[in-house]
Amino acid sequence: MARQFSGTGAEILAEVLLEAGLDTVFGVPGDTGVAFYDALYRRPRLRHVLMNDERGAVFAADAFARRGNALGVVEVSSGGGVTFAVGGLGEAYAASVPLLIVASDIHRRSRGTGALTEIDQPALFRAVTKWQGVASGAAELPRLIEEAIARALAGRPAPVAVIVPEDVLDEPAQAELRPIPTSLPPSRPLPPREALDRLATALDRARRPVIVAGGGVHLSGAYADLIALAERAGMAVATTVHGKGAIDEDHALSLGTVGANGGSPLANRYVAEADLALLVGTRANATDTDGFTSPPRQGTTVAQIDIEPGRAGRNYPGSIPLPGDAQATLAALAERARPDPARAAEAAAEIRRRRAHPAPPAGGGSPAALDPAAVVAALRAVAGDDVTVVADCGTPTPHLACGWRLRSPGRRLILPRGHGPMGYAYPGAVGAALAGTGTPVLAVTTDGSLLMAAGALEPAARLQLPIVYVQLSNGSLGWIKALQHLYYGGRYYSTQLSTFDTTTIARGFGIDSCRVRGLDELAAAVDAALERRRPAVIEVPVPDEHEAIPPVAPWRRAAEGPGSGRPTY
Ligand SMILES: Cc1ncc(C[n+]2csc(CCOP(=O)(O)OP(=O)(O)O)c2C)c(N)n1
Ligand SMILES: [Mg+2]
Repeated sequence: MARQFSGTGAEILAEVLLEAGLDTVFGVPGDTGVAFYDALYRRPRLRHVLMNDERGAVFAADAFARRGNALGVVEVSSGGGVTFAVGGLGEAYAASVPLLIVASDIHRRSRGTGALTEIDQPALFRAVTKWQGVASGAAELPRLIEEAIARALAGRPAPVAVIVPEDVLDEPAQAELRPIPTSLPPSRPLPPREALDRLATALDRARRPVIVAGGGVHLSGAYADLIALAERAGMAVATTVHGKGAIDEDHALSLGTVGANGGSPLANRYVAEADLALLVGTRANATDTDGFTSPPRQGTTVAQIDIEPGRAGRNYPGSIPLPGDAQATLAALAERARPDPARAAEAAAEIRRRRAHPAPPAGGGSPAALDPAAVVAALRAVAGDDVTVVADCGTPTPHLACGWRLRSPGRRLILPRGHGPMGYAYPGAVGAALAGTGTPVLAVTTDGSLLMAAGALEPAARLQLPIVYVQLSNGSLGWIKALQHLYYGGRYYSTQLSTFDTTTIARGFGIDSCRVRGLDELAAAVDAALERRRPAVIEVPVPDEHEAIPPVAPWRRAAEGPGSGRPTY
């Protein structure tokens, strides 16, 4: 029901957010946005989470949005604020995370005067948001925010920016407020009937069809329809890194993760050998498909469901594009697909056979360091299913993608693979802990990322959030060092860090912290910390990636013998 509200632009803005059911705003205050903070001061229902830099605020909102499959909100100010925010937005934009960025701007009268913090905000946001709106008056804020939210959620979700000059925040106005829908997805379009029929015919003839499920399955809530199609038509299911949790990974038809970063040998081979691959809600880029070999570009029938028509079939020339919502399209395909229990049984039997012979671990590394694969296995055993995992790029991503099996469907493992930015998990864990799931957070972080994002330990401590940070310390920018090892003759350059003590840094924030030397000690420390439900930092020594090569398929090929070129993106 619509209601009239009179107040300043800042107050109207706060009321509109509440009207949309958005009650958590991540941000950092700045000169141009103080009026908004004054509006928040009088609205305890709207929770502001003070982060320590705007990139961290965006990462926190990003993880909050992924964990809750909801819209995340960030508030930043002009100048340093908006420019820092851009540093976090690339990940959300590439990973299809819906975010509303509210950016205050300088007074309109000051434009062009070289004012402190002045910058062309729409131009700044253009590469990392799908839409930018500038408020021209306080009374129009409800309509502008409504449009921004609709655009963030429509089609492929992404960040949007609403830019509000400080004089608009101060301007008194009368505004009409009405409820704003924020659920995902806002609509469920279907591909053309002929395309669905074409795929159904191809599926009927296929011998070994597979599904590759991406993050779009989470966004669309397509879990039940995915499994229904797989079981009915007898299709094995692999997930991309962002698709992890699309299917119970203990299901007889689950292959695990596919791709170059954390793909299991089982999934990569099975998908490479499939004669039909249905890609669902994934960019299907070179990383997701192990350099377009799983599935291959030739000899396999490829179909691609994507809400963004331009992406459906983009990387697979000659494929069957299925532009539409994942859930609705999977349901339409399940209706058309002929039941094939024999094919389902064959697929399950083959997966069982191959699972029984996992690839050997890489091994190697100094005796003082713990094998990251064993660390992940120990963490999985002690943390169980009721935990949200947020991780950094570097060592954690391939090991968790490959080794962390998710049982019931859902996005409980957050690996930022849009861009794979360092510094994500320290603030990201704060957002995930506030997403209202009630589960503690296990953040698997790295030493390089700590150096970029240590400030996020302060809100974790201030809010006493149930986050256990397990930092894998190898004293290096190990991922890049591994590239130097494998492809540049071991000429290590600017990839070695000096020694520093993470536990002292954590204790400086009043956070419990220890360094462990063995797996049992690790398990005991994590168990106790999860139980305490307050922040902890546990440091684990791990080898450099080149000493114990993680499940990064092209690296393992390169380590096995010459002739394997550096992977290109
Ligand atoms: C913000 C950012 N800058 C640079 C990179 C490029 N990069 C990818 S991995 C990596 C090294 C990561 O080191 P660390 O976080 O310590 O993880 P490790 O590989 O050592 O486990 C770098 C520099 C990046 N991903 N993000
Ligand atoms: Mg490192």
